[in-house]
Amino acid sequence: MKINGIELRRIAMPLVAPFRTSFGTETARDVLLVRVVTAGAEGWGECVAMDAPLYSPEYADGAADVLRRFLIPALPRGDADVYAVERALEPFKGHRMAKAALLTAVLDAELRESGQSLARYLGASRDRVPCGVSVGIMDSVPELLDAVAGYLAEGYVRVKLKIEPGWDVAPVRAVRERFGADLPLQVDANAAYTLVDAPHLARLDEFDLLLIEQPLADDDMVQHAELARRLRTPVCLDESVESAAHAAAALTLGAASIVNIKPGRVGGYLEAKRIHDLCRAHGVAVWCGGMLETGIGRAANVALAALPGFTLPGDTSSSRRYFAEDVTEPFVLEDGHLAVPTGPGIGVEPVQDRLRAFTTATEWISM
Ligand code: OSB
Ligand code: MG
Repeated sequence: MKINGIELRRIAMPLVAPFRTSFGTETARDVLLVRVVTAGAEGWGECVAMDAPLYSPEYADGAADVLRRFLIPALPRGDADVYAVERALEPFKGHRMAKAALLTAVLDAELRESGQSLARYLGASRDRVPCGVSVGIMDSVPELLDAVAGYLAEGYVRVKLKIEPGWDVAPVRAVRERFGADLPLQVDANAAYTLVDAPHLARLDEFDLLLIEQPLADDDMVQHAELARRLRTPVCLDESVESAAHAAAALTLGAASIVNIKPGRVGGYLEAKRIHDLCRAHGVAVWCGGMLETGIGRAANVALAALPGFTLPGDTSSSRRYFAEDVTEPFVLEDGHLAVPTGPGIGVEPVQDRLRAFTTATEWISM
C-alpha cells in the first residue's frame, strides 16, 4: 500500500454534559482526526489526546505538531503495511496517542483495500460487546444517583464511578445502597491518591467493587503493588500501562490484577492486541477503556473489545452518552450491548455534512 497524503483535521464536539474527573472537567472534545489517503482507499484514525496534558503528557496541539514535524515525514516511501509504519515510528519516544492515530488510519486504509474488518483482523470472537458507563464526579450524591438511575434505565451492564479524595466512600456507599449488591460497580481515581491513603481506600473493600482503577500516580508501579497487597478490591491500571512491556512489569510486580486497555494510550491497536495476548496468557482480565471518543474511535474500540480476553464490560458507551450528534452514524445501545462493526476497516465513516459542521481546521500533507 502506498500513502499519497495525509489530512490532519480538528473537530469541536460539545459534550451533552460536563464530565468531571479528579484531573479536570471536560465540556467539549477538541478532537484531532487523521485521514490517510492511498491509491485504493482512505483510512481514519482518531487521536484521543485531550486539549490539555492532564490525563497524560500528550495534548491535541502537541499531537498535531509531532505528527507533522516528525511522524509523518518518517513514513516509509513506497509500499508499506501497518507493521512497517509502526517500525518507522519506533525511534521517536513516547507520543503514543499521536502514533496510534496515524497507525489506526494506516491500518484502516489497508483493511479497506483488502475488504477485511478490523474486528476480524484482530481476532474478535463476538459480534456484540457488553457496555459499561463511566460516571463523572457530581456536585451532590442525589445528582449522582439520578445520573446512575438514568444510565441503568438505558441498559448499561456495569457502572464506573469517578472518585477523588472527598468523593469516594460516600458516593460508592450511596450507589450500593440504592442499586443493590448485584450491580457490577467499579471506581476510577485517575491517580488522585498516594500510598498514605491505603487505609482510607481499604474502606472501599466492603462494597465488593469489581476493581479500583489507577488509584496512585502514573509512575508509581511499585507502590501500586504495595497498595494491592493492602486492599481486597482488585487493582486495575490505566495511566501506568503505556506498552506491553509496562503490562508485563505490572503483572510481574503484582501492581495490577486487571488491565484497562486504551489503544490510544499504548500506541495503537497492534500494541493493544499484544497487551491483550500477554494478559490472556497469564489469566489476567482486560477491558476496553475509553477517552470520550467520537464514532470513529469508538468503532475501532468496539472491534478490539470483541477479542476473547476482554472479559469485563468496557467504557464503550453509546454515542448519545457523549454527544447530541456524533460525527458517524450513532452507536446505539441494544440490551446493554453495542454491535461490532462488520464493514471493511473500522467499518464506519464520518457523515460528510456533520464532519464539515464540526470541523475547525484542516491541513493536507502530501507524501
Ligand atoms: O480514566 O478512563 C479514564 C475519559 C477521559 C480520560 C480518561 C478516562 C475517561 C473515562 C471515560 O473514564 C471513558 C469513556 O466513557 O470514554
Ligand atoms: Mg481510567
